[in-house]
Amino acid sequence: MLYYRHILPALRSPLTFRNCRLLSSVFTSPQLQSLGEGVKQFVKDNVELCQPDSIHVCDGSRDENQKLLHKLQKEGRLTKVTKYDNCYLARTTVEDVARVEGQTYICSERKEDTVPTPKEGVAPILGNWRSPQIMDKELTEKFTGCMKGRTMYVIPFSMGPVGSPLSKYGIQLTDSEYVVASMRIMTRMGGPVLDKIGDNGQFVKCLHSVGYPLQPGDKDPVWPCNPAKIAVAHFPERSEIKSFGSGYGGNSLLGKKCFALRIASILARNEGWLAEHMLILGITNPEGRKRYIAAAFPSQCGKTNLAMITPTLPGWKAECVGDDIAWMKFGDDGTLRAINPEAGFFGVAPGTNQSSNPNAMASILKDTIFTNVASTSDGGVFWEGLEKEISEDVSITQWRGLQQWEKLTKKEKSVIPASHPNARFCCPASNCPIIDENWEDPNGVPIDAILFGGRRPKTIPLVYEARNWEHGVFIGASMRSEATSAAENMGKKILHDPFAMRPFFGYSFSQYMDHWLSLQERKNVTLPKIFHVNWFRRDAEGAFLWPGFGENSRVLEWIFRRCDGEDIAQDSVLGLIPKPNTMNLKDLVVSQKKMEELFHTPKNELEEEVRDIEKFFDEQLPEQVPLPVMQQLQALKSKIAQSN
Ligand code: OXD
Ligand code: MN
Repeated sequence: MLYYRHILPALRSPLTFRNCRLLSSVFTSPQLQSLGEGVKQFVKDNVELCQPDSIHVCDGSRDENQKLLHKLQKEGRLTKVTKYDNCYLARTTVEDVARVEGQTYICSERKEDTVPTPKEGVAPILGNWRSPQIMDKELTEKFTGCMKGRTMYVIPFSMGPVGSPLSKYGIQLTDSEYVVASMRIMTRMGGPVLDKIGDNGQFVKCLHSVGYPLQPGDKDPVWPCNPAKIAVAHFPERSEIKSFGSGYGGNSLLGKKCFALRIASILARNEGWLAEHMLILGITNPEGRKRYIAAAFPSQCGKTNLAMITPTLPGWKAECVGDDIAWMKFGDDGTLRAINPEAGFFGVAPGTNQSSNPNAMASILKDTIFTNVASTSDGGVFWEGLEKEISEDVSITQWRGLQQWEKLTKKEKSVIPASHPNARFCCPASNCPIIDENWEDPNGVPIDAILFGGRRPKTIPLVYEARNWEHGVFIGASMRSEATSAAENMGKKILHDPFAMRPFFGYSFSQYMDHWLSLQERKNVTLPKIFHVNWFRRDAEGAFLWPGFGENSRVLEWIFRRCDGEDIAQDSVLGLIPKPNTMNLKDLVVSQKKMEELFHTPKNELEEEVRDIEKFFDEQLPEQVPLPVMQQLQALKSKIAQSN
């Protein structure tokens, strides 16, 4: 069995005779010898660099997990959420609460392969490039001795079902028990992955450290991290990820954004498939026919809610395959087949409740790790949005530890939220009551439609369809969404987030568009239809025009019927919109006037939209936008000019 711990006693830098002897005894130990050659070398190199006190190869078992969770609990670094079954709460420091886009780098030999060069004087927003040589030097300094006093955990993991032709493997080395426990939820972890990698199999090399070595006698802080030195670096040419200084999920659970999007998007381009920031959902009509949809929305725009939608339309059923990432490849039958490479949900907690997402609420009752949410005196958890769902007599401890938060005034609560706005729940996908029966199908599920969308308070209709694939690629490329950050008083900015991939591109966005465009050249394949949706349109008073959530099933129904080829669409300036009276609005309490507003696209706003897209292309990708996408932009401009 690959379960052994504390087999490598303390190493100290510089290496002493004793340390060297211990090191060599570790690498002749039978357990370590049982690792395949490639994995063994990777571990050995990084043990020498990081100098942990011990190592532990994770088998992913429940027993191993319980031991880790109890250790963290005993050390006061996790608290048990006693109201639920095997649930825990972690609290980070204020400096380590989110992904760090500014310190996230793609390190390729040639910059132009991975990050576009913007116009002179323009700040890049499509990725940060560093030369691998410079980054290697910086990282070697950061990682040297960084695991002293700690255990290095070796996590073999699979993105996608183990053995699926669409899956990929990784080995993450980390010194964070929180990361081990979270990776166990988010990926398939353990021995079977090592068997698949064998001696010479390929795997993505992932190295992570919280960057907080301990000297003998030091007590570990509740949330060890090193915010001043954070770096999240990707080396696509070597299939390597190195993350230093942060324990927060997006920076530390390396299977997720780093591997399944940034590294995988490059692998996908090279191997002819797609790695996308998309949820996957199955919908079944009242006649029992099922279709699968993938949807790309930027972070915090409701992907998890749509993935777990409870349709309000009678007779319609929705089932969830994934809520964040889709890997899609054409199958032998020519359909685009998608898998969810993850095994869990790392969802945003605030706003989640019994009316917005009852399925997520049911998913977090067991085996869940909460991060930066508030806790309640009855042993439960709390966040913004749950006000109507907790009893009045419980007392709330805010995420920073402020007690009796419930006694604050409304105004105080607006500046001191109970949970951090980016607080998360991390739970197994199998907990979801509407998990799709095919969610682990090694061949993936067939995708009929791809949706793009974002938070657009004006200009963009509730739904429109692309006229063809090139038009669809243009729609994805010109996607924009309202900033979801808490900096309210700076005004709500509409940001470009092409394909919802802006923070996650592993290679240059211009080549990414080329790759999408190239799919239409494939022989004998059925391309999905492409749509754009916007649940977030507001009226002049700022109120939402569309009720959203379960009512979005009405839009899904129209999309489903379009996939069936029904003649229910008509052309408009932006694309194909529903013909009058073709959306099922039965029993919906949205007035005719509001419905009209939801599809109204004022000419001056469209002109402004096109100016912004043109500026974005011109500033961020000067002369690098593929011709078919530029032609789509020109076509849109002329349509606007001809409209009244
Ligand atoms: C996420 C994100 O955590 O998109 O899924 O930031
Ligand atoms: Mn995401």
